[in-house]
Amino acid sequence: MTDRSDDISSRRAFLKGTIAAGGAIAGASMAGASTPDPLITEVQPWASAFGDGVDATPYGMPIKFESDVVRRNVEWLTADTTSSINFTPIHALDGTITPQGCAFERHHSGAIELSKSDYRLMINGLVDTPLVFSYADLERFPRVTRTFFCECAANTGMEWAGAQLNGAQFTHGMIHNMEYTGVTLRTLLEEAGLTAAGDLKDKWVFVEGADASSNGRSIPMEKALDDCMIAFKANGEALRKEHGYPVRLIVPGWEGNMWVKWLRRIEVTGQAIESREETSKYTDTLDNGVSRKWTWVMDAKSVVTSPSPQAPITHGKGPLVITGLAWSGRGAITRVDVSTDGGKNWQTARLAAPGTDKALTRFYLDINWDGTDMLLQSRAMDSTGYVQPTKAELRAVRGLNSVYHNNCIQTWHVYPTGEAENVEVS
Ligand SMILES: Nc1nc2c(c(=O)[nH]1)N[C@H]1C(S)=C(S)[C@@H](COP(=O)(O)O)O[C@H]1N2
Ligand SMILES: [Mo]
Repeated sequence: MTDRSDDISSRRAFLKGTIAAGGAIAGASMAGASTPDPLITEVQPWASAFGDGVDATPYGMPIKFESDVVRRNVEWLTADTTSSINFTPIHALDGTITPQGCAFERHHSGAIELSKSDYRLMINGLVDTPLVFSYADLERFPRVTRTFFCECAANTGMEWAGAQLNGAQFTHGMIHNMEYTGVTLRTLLEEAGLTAAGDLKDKWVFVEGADASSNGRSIPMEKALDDCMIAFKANGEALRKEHGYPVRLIVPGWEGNMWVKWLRRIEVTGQAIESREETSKYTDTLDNGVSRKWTWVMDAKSVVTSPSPQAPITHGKGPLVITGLAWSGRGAITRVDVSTDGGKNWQTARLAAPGTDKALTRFYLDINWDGTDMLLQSRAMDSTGYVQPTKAELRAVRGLNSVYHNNCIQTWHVYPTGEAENVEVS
């Protein structure tokens, strides 16, 4: 309680400070001003008639004024939309949970329609008893509910050579963060029995989906038994078709490609399968021609979501809320710093809530903007002590051939007009 009232009184002092400095309140207009505001003095249409009754929309959709908060793709990136990607409108969202309806989609052969009654999940290979589960079977195992981010390894991939795409949605929107409900992969593997697999240290599971691409990936047994989940609910409701209805795999902190949708088979194997998705794709070639192998983890990363190119400042100088997202595939976000001068000086941002493992963390920095140019950056730190690198630091290690796993510090140039642009400060 004391913390909260402290917050409020310091915010008041902050606003008062602005009045003293600028002679007018920024962020609020003075009650009792000389010209009457018809929005206050006149009876408005919405107060003169009834609104919609209940059941007008049995499943609610966002109000029409929010129609620009939608996923978007970048047409020139892919040849067609069935093997393509679109982007979460992170510039327009707040908090940490991504509504399914605007959570990015990545399909290799389109989103399929698979009913619960047609759904089958097979576990085979080096197990004591190969098993097939129906959807109803899965519902009878002890359940867990956990929140994790899912980031495509290609997120920010277009930015390696220089600033490319003008908007946080396009540079950083291949990410979503949902609360998943399902059964742990460990529970199902133990149901099939792992005695036949012998020493589990060098064992793997190969997971594949029911879509035409199947998107097969190998996962080390240690990870499979650690925190992977077979999810059938996201944010409290059934998974949407585009996110793998009725069942998808959750591989916390690891690249999105491993989060197999429409999961149909889990094979316990003695070695990695080295499928297309883990050899020619989702790997990065270094300057010396050698490709990095098994780059599963998504390292700590952050981005300022507002202000940003699609979320310019429209209110002029004075109090400004700078906000963004931070995440780490290795643990929890412990701190986020924000710079307004391209990384020369840093201020520690306020975390909306303490960071949790492998989930998005929201940060805020409340400043008094003087209306001059800013080079806005954010820098995340995680519970392993790792600090998000600059673009130059990342390039020094990875060269310029990489596409995937670009977690460098992003810069927005905010102009005195309030507009913002993606620029390179390495
Ligand atoms: N079966 C199947 N699973 C899949 C894919 C796919 O095309 N088919 N795409 C993968 C990739 S590359 C990513 S980044 C994530 C994206 O998950 P989303 O579409 O729910 O955002 O799903 C992964 N799982
Ligand atoms: Mo991906």
